[in-house]
Formats: sequence, C-alpha cells, structure tokens
Amino acid sequence: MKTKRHQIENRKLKIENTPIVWQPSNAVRWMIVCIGCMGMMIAGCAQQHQPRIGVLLPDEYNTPDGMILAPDGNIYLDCPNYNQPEYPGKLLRITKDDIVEEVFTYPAHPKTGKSAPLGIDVGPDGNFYVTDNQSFYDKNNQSRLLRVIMQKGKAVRCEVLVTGFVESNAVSCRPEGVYVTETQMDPSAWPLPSGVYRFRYNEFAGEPIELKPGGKDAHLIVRLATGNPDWRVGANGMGFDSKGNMYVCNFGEATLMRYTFDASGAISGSEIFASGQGMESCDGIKFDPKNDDMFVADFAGNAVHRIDKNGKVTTVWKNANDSDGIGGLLDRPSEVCLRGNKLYISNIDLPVKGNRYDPLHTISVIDVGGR
Ligand SMILES: [Ca+2]
Ligand SMILES: [Ca+2]
Repeated sequence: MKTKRHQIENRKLKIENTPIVWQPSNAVRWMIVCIGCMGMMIAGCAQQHQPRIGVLLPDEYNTPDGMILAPDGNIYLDCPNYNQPEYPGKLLRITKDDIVEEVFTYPAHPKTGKSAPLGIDVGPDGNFYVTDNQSFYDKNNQSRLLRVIMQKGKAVRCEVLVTGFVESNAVSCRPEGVYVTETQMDPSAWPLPSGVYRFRYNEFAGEPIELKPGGKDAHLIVRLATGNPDWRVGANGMGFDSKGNMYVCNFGEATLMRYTFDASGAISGSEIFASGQGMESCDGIKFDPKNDDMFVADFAGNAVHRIDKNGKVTTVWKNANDSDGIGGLLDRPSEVCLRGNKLYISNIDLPVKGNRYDPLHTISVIDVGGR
C-alpha cells in the first residue's frame, strides 16, 4: 500500500550525519494508517489531487513553515516550533528521497530567549536568508532578518542582518537585493498597515541595520492595508515571476498584489492580480518554473490553490478544518514548495480560529504532474 510504505520511509530522520530512526509504536503506526485510510475515503480517494503525507515529523519539528528548493535539489525547511517552543527553531533539509536531515539549530533571540525561523530563501552567495519572526513572543519590534552561512552543505554560523521588524515573514533573494515582508508595521493601527522592505547586499557589512519603527524606514518600498477584523494579518507570502515582477500576498484581504519596477529599481506600478475566487486567505506562494503559474497556501481556507498568469484561481485541494493532517489532509497550510511534479505543503497547525494543535506534524504532498 503506497501510503503506508511512504509513511514508513519518511520516519527515517538523519540528524547531523548520524542516522536515527523515529519509530512510533506499532499501535500508533496502525492508528495513523487506519485513520488515514478513513480520512481518504471520506475525502474521496479517486480525486486527482488527493494529498498524502510526504514527510512525517517528530515533536522536535512541530511547526513546519518556510520552504525553498535549493540549487542542490534539496528542499530546506524552517521549523519555528511555535506550537511547542520548548524545542528550538530548526533548519531542516528534505532530501530528494524525502528523508529529513537536521541542518542547523537557530540561536535564541537575546530578549525573548526563543528562535523563530519562518521565511527562507537562498541568496546568490549560496547562504540562507531567514526571517526570525518573534511576534509570537514579543510584538515590540523584536523580529529580525538572519543569514545562515553555508560551507559545503554545512551551516557554519548565523548572522543578524536587520533588526526592528514587528513580524518579518517572507523573504526573497534577488540579484539586486533581499526583499522581506513585514506582516504588521503597527499592531495598534487600523486598517492594519504592512509592507515590503528591500535591502542591498552591500548593506550587510558590519553592524545589523536597525529599522526605524512605524513604517518610517527608507528601506520600505511597498505599503499595504488590511481591513479584515477576523484576520488581522497583512503582507505575507511573496514571489517573483520570470519577468521580475513582484507578487505580495495580502493575507487578510485574500488578495495577491502585483508590482512592477522601473529601470532604476523603483516601484513603477501596482495592481490587484487575484482576489477571492475561493481564496479565504493568501499565505505562502511559489511560482511554477514551467509556466509562471503559482501555487498559494490558503491558511484560513485550509486549502491550496493554483493561480494562472491571468490571475484565474483554481482550487487544487481543500478539506475541513482541524484534520490533524491525518492521511495527508491539510491542517492550516502556510507554505508551498514545488519540486518537479510534487507540491510540498507545510501544515503549520497554529491553534487559531477553530484549529487545534494536534499530534501529527506533517508536510503534505500533492502530485501536480497533470497540473
Ligand atoms: Ca490541527
Ligand atoms: Ca497536526
């Protein structure tokens, strides 16, 4: 049985080159498989985009979020571990065989005592640029942008590049600089202000950049407003198409914005690219290199959608809230990552709006070979 075999393969976790095997008891294993089968029957086994458990994570990696497909063919995954913060934030690697390897333990923030790695991208220098989103612990501008220096596949140190975000979230590395979404610039303001900052690589020499608070910093290139009282969440996922246009998710408005740049790199235009059409929120996005379509994780809708280059939204998969991720069902998905024909989906499983944080910690996989 494909699902069972795959689950067992993914229990193999290689930690710092010392292979260990996470082996739930036979009773737990049987329960996972049986309940998974029931879940699939309820959702409809025959559906083309039925998700399955691609990676089953132990409690040490309990809150999967940001993912990036690196040039080495591995997916790198940030686990801030908000749901059980007694475990530190981790950088993990999902190999081509879907084996999880631990790459790095992020250092604790000096004030909050927690590490909170969320968004991630690979820079042109081969290092990882990572947002340290401390808003779960302190909303007073304690979030940061970090850089994990990599040498021969190993993390050698972590640098603090920028301080003073309220809620740094997605990060995109482009040839001209690093873009970071700030999900809320002033938590007391309404409608909720958020935005995008850009930094040039040559600014990262010496001491960290300290942002001026309240949206007054010159690195801010885009402002958004979110007026949904049910979801006070602003700029979130971000990506760039093959032409270099920038797309930013306004989470609470379930809207994807598109921005163009002029020759000097300044923003030259903005428009609503896609809104609603079945999306209840707009979280992490990734482009499909085949055709410039994109996939978006819909945290509020417990769904994943595909958006074509004309802004038409098609729901790839959606299931009821609070599934526990059983059998691969989505459980508050926050990020997507496309590798070949496999769409990986992080189930961050944050306990908000009717969702419980529950025992399975999973990356779902959907075969999108037929798109
Ligand atoms: Ca859940
Ligand atoms: Ca769960």
